Amino acid sequence: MSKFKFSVGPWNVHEGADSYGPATRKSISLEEKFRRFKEIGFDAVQFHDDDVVPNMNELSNEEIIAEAKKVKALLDKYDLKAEFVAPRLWMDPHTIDGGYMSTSEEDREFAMWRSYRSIDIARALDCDLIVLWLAREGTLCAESKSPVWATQKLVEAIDKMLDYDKTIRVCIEPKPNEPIDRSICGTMGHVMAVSAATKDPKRVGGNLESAHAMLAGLDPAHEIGFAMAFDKLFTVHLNDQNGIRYDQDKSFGVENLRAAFNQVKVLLENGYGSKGEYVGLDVKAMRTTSDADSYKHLENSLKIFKMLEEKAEKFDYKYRDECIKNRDFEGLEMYVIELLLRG
Ligand code: GLO
Ligand code: MG
Repeated sequence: MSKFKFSVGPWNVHEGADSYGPATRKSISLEEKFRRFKEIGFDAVQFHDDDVVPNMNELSNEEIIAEAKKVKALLDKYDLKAEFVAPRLWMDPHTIDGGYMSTSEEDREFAMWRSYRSIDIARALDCDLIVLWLAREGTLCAESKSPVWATQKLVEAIDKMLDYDKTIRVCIEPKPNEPIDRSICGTMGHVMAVSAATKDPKRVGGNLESAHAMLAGLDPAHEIGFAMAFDKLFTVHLNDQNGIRYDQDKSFGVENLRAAFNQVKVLLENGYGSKGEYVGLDVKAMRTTSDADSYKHLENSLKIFKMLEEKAEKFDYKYRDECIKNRDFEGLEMYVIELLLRG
């Protein structure tokens, strides 16, 4: 039995289109996704604002809340919780040059409107977490935006959200690049600094995504540990990544097994989940995957996580201490490899 609760986003089951080619699978309704998520073993669903209310730009504030309540009823039907809502500030014509730090004042206002509506939606779904994946917050042309001004705009935007709702928590999902060239808040270290600069740092934390850490050349388990040291790991997006190239969102553990083990181990060792945190997945099916296998990457990721959890439970801390005493790190390393390969 796993000690953890798991979550996933509806975008993790998708049609397979990429920048170079069209869809390869049929689309699946939100309700059918919920049904399967529950069946596979998930406890909660992560949302973008417009996953919940697709045409939200055309609706009044009241209509948006009413639509969100319908999705809440659907979640209840399948005994699922909502984990977070993320304003999708990268698809809209208003966010071509970013949201909170767009060079257009009107577009910055739009970004705040979407953020306030995301908070309303979160409340209607009975959740208190807003995730900010800052997709276009940075520069494509380095000289087009001052990094000082841009960073301050981000802090101001978060402060406004904290003011709008006195108990909502805001969680930044750092990523060093893609689709932006240079992002403003690229690692967990940046997130901690931004958090500390806001008016209520306790309510501002991070969402560590494995692939994003690897894109920054960092170790995901250490990024997780860094945020946990400040009590600021509000959620995680576990997945995997083959080196520093485009963001791959591979199934958890399929590329870097030892790094995946260490992510599970650091979560387990430090009581992740004791305050209701979910182990979130952010994994993508391959374009070659068939309709029938639309959920296989999710099933595999959960299975791999749970197998690694069993390994982490077996970790021999006495033997580790002995190795530390003897400075026998070769021995410790071999022990880890044998634990992973032999059990
Ligand atoms: C992309 C991000 C993306 C976010 C999601 C939630 O690189 O990982 O999938 O996690 O939009 O905000
Ligand atoms: Mg993510």
